[in-house]
Amino acid sequence: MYKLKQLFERDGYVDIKGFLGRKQSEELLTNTEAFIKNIVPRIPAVEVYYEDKQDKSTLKQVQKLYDYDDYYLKLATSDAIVTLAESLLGGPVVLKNMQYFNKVPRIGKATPPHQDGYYFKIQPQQAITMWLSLGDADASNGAVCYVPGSHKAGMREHTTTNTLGFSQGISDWSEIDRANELQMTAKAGDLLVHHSLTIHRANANLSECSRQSIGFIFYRQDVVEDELGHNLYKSQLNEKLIAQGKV
Ligand SMILES: O=C(O)CCC(=O)C(=O)O
Repeated sequence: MYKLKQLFERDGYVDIKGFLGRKQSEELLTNTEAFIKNIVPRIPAVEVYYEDKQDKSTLKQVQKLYDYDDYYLKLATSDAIVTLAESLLGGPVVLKNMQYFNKVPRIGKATPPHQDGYYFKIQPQQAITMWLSLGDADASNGAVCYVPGSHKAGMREHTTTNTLGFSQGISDWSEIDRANELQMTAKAGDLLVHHSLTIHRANANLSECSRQSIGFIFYRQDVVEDELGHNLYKSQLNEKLIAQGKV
């Protein structure tokens, strides 16, 4: 664990191969398939994003999985996950979100370069996102790319994007950033963890293979949240998405 923490502090992310064993990975996939079939249709529309709202096979993102299925609550509060989060953040943590992410074959959109902390509105920036892969992911289907060490350079300017689910992107993203980034790859059960200031993005999925993952967000317990600011941002975003007919 000490080594992971050192890597996390140096690079702003860690890449843990085989975090889940084969049986656990299969269980996660089976549960997620059942969740999509049986539970997602009953979740409020603003918590569920589709590439094409009319086509339910294009599911892209679902928020707060643990509100709808205890399986995810158990996973997010399991010893293995919480111990890792506490160790990387250096203290007790609070679970803030758990999302399903999918890039649908051929039409899954790119994730714009961003820092998660821009959305979080917290001080200090002591938060992580875990990205647990449900299957094979690489450049061709939009696995995450990181800019190593970028968490040490503070928050960059962001601006509104047209990407559903990733409404903010770095406004001065440059060729230098692109030259510095590293493309991650993952298999089912592999876990990536990044700091809330680490710059990351992902390609569109132009392949025939879906790219599914579960994202967990933890804040260190002592961070102060601008809850009013965050809720205002969220409600304005929801109003905009409804007005645009995207949700
Ligand atoms: O799944 C993706 O494409 C990006 C996920 C992401 O940006 C995040 O979890 O912070």
